[in-house]
Amino acid sequence: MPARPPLKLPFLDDVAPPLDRVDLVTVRLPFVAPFGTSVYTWTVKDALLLRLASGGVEAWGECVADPDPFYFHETTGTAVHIIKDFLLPLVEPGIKLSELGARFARVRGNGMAKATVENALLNLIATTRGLPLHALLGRPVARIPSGISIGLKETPAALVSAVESAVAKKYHRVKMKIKKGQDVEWVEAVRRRFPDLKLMADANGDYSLEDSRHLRRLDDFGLMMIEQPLSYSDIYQHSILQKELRTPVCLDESIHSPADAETAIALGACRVINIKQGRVGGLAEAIRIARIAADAGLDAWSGGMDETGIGRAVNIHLQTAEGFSLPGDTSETANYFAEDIAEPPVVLDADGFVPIPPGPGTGVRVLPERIARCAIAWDKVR
Ligand code: OSB
Ligand code: MG
Repeated sequence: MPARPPLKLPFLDDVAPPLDRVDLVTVRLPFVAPFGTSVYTWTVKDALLLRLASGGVEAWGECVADPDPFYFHETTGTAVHIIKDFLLPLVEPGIKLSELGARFARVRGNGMAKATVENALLNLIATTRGLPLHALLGRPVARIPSGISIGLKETPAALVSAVESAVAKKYHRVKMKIKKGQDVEWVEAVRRRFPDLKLMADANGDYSLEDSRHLRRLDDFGLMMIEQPLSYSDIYQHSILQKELRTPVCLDESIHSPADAETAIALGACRVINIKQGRVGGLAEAIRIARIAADAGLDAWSGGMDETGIGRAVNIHLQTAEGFSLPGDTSETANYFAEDIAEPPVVLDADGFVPIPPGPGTGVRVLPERIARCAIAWDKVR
């Protein structure tokens, strides 16, 4: 196969505008229902937001960190520290985004903090240029197919009922959370009710290699993939597990960077990658990982972190980029919040697609009065 031309990211030639005002705001939104995973059950969404203003234009970015380190080691607290003390000081007016990326690389890890600043800056640049964000990132498509992530439920029957609602909405694939003691029977119940459904399971790292015989039982149910069955920090053991499973392994927590994706591919640790732009350092890194996956013949898709309308819109625009070959975890706003802080809400069309919000930037309107009502911390940085 001829080598493909190097990935071009033209938006990296854009420059950071002068920032007239910078705010870090933490909002708290109640979830419509608790979101249960093998690691934790969240009942509220605490989202750290970064607001940038330049020449009368404002743009927001959302940090996907939780206040707790149960899914990921970064927290809203560490992100505030890294953003204020290390990243924002590097954002010099007139600096090219490619150069800013190189400066950010000196700060090790902290992908959630980096993505927050990158997302807000790109949103600001796109808004100022009068372009929708996806014009910088991807291809001109009008809508993206939507997947849904369903949290742990009390009983298999309750899970089947949640899946029935998702199928009625025409979601293009359904992800269910599993954990030890809440797996085979639950997958079997969904599969029995929906023999042809595009179904997958996410374990959030709950198993170990000793469970591989047990996990092999899931091979009977024709899952699209099993997401992060083993430890959040592991790649090697997944490569052993993948050889023992027919079901494709998808890595989420283990992939922090393009280099991690290359390691996973070289070891045969997965056949699919869940790319969370908000966790891997932002949109540029996410697109690089998607390209690496595509070049190796792997599928990739955009994950979610139960974002508010601000981060959800960014994930929607990202999915127009090359390499996002499967539906992402971008489900309807009503799954998460009765009232979001941005409008319009994400609503599926009749075929289970999410329309790309038109208009400059992310195309969503951030509602100041909602933000003021939900704010639990407000830091005027500059
Ligand atoms: O593992 O993909 C995950 C939500 C929070 C933390 C981790 C995960 C998730 C989801 C939900 O699965 C994705 C979404 O609907 O935004
Ligand atoms: Mg996951």
